[in-house]
Amino acid sequence: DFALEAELKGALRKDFLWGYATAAPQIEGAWNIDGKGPSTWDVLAHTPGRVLDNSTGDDACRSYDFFKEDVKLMKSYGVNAYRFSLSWSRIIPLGSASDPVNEAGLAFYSDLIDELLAAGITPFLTLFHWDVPAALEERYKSMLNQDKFVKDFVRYARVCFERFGDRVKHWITYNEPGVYALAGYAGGAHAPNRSSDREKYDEGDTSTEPWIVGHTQLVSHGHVVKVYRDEFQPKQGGTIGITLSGNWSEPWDVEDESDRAAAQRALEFEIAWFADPVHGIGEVDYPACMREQLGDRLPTFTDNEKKLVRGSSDFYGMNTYTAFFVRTAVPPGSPIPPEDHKGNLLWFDENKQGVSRGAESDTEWLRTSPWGFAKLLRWIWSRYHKPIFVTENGTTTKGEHVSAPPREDVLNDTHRIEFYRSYVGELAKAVKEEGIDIRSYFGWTLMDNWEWAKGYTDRFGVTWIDFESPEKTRYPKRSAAFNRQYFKHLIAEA
Ligand code: GBH
Repeated sequence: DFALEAELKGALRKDFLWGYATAAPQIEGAWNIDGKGPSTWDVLAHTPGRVLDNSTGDDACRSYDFFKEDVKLMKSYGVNAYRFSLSWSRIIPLGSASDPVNEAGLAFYSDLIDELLAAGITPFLTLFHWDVPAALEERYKSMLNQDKFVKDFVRYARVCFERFGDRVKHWITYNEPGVYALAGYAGGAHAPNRSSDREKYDEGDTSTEPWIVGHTQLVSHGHVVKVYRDEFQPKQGGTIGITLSGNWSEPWDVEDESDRAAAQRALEFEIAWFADPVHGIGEVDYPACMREQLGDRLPTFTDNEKKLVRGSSDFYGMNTYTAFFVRTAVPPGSPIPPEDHKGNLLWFDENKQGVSRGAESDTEWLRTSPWGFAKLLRWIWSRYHKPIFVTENGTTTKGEHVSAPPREDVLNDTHRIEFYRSYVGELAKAVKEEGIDIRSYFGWTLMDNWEWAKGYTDRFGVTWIDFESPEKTRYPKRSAAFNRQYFKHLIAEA
């Protein structure tokens, strides 16, 4: 039993949804089984040198085979919701609007949904968590061709609403469109590996492509939401939205005006890039600071796109992990290099003198910064005033790269427990003290998994996975028991 803050008891609404989030390429495995087509992440994984530990997601946690076990595990963790993503190329192997659907792939997700509902767990579905069907990349460079991509994505979404919408009432179109655009088309480490860094990655124009890819996601999101609202929502009665990535940016020196402006720019480049067009008021456009820095490298919205995008999310979907200190990089007046995608900023990963970002994790960019989460919740609430669904939040913890069976002290992940205790505590305080409308919390993640270009080197799970074992044995960490007790304490009784 854990000691919990008495004054937060019952702070969360009785229908508060809580559980864990995952993504198909990170857990499913079965990358070419039962008719699944390859995704751009499969292509990346099978290209030597692109994944830190040279691993693939071919097997990952084998959730395709062991999904019933996953559901049992979640039930034992006391969750009432589960957020997972669908693999587009499992459902439509070649991806396009004229390609056939794969009934075996549809059956897998249908069975998973039924299994969840039977266990009393609400399914929260993400249509796109970074895995484009490889055929669409080969045929027309996927998101760089907006018109073709929109048609294909809309058809894929329509198939999902038709097949699952009778039972699924919570939809997310895109997971972190900004991360997808920047990591895949600027940094280059994520699929489809486009970058100006030709030594390491594939040909790409870093100065324009991320902004085009961001625009394609926004516009195709808008189209999908319109289809859902016009054709499905009236009879199915669900909600739909988009999930954005965002970490708090704190001025390096709060007394310094230029540092304060830098922090605001950081939030606008990362969050308002998508959130202003979707959730904002007034003229639909990207934030002024982005327009100013990027000029016509940043796409413009047509009148029809403006209509589609504005108001196209029933809620604010929030993924957040940490906080950074920032200040201006290039002095006012001097040119900002075209490969700057962050808003002319210097980022400080380390602790500021006298002020700590928070305890270190096993991931270089991630520290426990609940103070930043508290500020970010208020920034988002005051700027957009939409119900907030926290769709991802979590951490790695040092010392978990051991062999199976993991020792008791490894499974006793106190760093992760303190992360959840502090972040969820801030969430509960924001609700209780300021009336911020927060409706869900999904920890990242259910179990250690294939952490994209980092392979199996980062363990984010509340379940320790033995990747060496054929059946990917699952070992609950103590944080799972902590969260179970914590949410029971925080959620008001019916
Ligand atoms: C989430 O993205 C993803 O949705 C999820 O699939 C993933 O497993 C999880 O995070 C954990 O990583 O190297 O300093 O340039 C979080 C957003 C954006 C965080 C890119 C790391 C790289 C920072 N991520 N960022 S740095």
